Amino acid sequence: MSYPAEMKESIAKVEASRPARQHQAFPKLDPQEREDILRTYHPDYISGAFREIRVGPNKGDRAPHELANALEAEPLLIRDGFSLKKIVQQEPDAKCDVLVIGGGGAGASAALLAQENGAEVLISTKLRFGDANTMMAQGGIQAADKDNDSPALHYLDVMGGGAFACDPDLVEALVMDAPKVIAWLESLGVMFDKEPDGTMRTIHGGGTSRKRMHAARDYTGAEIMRVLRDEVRSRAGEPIPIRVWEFRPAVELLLDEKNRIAGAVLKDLDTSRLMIVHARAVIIASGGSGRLHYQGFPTTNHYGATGDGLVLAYRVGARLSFIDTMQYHPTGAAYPEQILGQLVTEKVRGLGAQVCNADGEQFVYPLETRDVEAAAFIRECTERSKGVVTSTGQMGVWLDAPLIDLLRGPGTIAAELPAMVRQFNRFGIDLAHEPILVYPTLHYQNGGVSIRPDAGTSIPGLFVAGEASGGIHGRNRLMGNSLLDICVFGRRAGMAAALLAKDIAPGNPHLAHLDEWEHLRREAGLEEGQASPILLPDYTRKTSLVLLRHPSIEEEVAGHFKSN
Ligand code: MEZ
Repeated sequence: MSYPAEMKESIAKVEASRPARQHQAFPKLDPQEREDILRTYHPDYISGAFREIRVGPNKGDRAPHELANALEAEPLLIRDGFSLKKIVQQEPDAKCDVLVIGGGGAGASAALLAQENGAEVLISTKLRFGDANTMMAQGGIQAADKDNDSPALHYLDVMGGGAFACDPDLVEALVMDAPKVIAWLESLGVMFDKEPDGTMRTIHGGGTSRKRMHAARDYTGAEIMRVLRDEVRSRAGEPIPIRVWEFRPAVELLLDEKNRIAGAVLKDLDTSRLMIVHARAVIIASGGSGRLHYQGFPTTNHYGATGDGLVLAYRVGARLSFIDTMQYHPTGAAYPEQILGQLVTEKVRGLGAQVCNADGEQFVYPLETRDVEAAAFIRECTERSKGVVTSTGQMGVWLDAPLIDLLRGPGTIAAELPAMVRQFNRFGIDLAHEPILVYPTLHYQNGGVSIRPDAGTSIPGLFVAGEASGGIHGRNRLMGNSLLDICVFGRRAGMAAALLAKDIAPGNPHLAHLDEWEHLRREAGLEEGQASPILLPDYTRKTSLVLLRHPSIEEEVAGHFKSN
């Protein structure tokens, strides 16, 4: 395929400016400029894309329409006409100490630590074990484990990146556990990239003050998931085994008479049968919500990322935090359309690639934090009209990847970014010689269920780890801190849940909170219609995501900066 003629004209300008740019660092924005660019161009500030939540613990708070709709919706069990009484009287299909909902990196880490701490664990996951955003994370995992670095510096970077809104206790837990997590992952078999002398190879990510990004080429998440999944599977034969159920998403949590967590109702996707699990503690590790396609954005997320964990926790009374902020990864693929919105790892910029507009001019420092970088791309394409527009109307800016080999030596791209090279080769685009077109894509849910440093929530017996949790990253997460947080808080959740389970006598599970929920919904005048958890995204709508995005973003952005 390669690029069409009209795009080649713009590419020629990028090539022409490359020799001069090679030795030219673009200046970083100052704090006021960062603030201004965010307020004017970042999708979190498009007020029409948000509304107040009308029911539940976060009543009155702002959330994107799509998430507010899911949180307020009718429970699936009620929409589908099940008798709640019959469900709770049903003989349980399984009993365990700790039920882990979700089969990504956080769920696997939690299960391993819970089992090590003496708990009988069941993992139940919506799709296959490992179908998760963990698998999709490419560029690396942060940890301050080098002599020129420290957890204190890592702490400051996380706080600054998150607009100083992060929960300080959670950040402390994150950065203090980080070196231990890298050592743990390595001991289990993760093959991190190393220098010839055996030390870890580390590079910068956006917003890092030290090179602390550890990677396995450009498939770090897949490598971590491979190892964690193998470890879980290999413990199936131990005296206290970890059981894994696939294609059985949770559709509701069970409480007991003291309103402690008592298990969950699952749905077997093969048979549509409801399954009951009684558990002394539950860990929600069901990930993010990119498949809700906020504001019509395409996403880097895996197919099952529909925010189910948030809905389940919310309905039993858990508070959510930072749900009015989403992360748009600056470099989603914008061409060819077959891979629209798929991740182009930040590692490409970490290795030295610059960003250019249609005229081949640099317009932003390549490693600003993601929120600022994404907002700068949107400004370049909208207000300044300096983006490239493809024949289908998709906007984008150039990520000048060939610069990497010029700066770091021939063969660097092939060695460091093999997955990216393959991804673009399929369409006749050669990363070592041609720039690639990128535009922000929905990548991460910055907020989620509020947790404590042990991953516990305000609901006794309910723990949350990974992307479903909120507070660690404030209003913006730095690259590589998600692969880290799934391990840090997955491990902490597993340990804490196992300890708690030892002291709990099982109660009588019920679903009475759903009657209460329906009562609150009626009081708030909410209609029947959408049911949740959503479980699988609906792609039957007629308008394409590309077309959907343009009216909401372009018109609102235009209106937004006219009034500023
Ligand atoms: O932390 C991430 O989101 C990540 C590693 C993504 C990437 O750009 O590779």
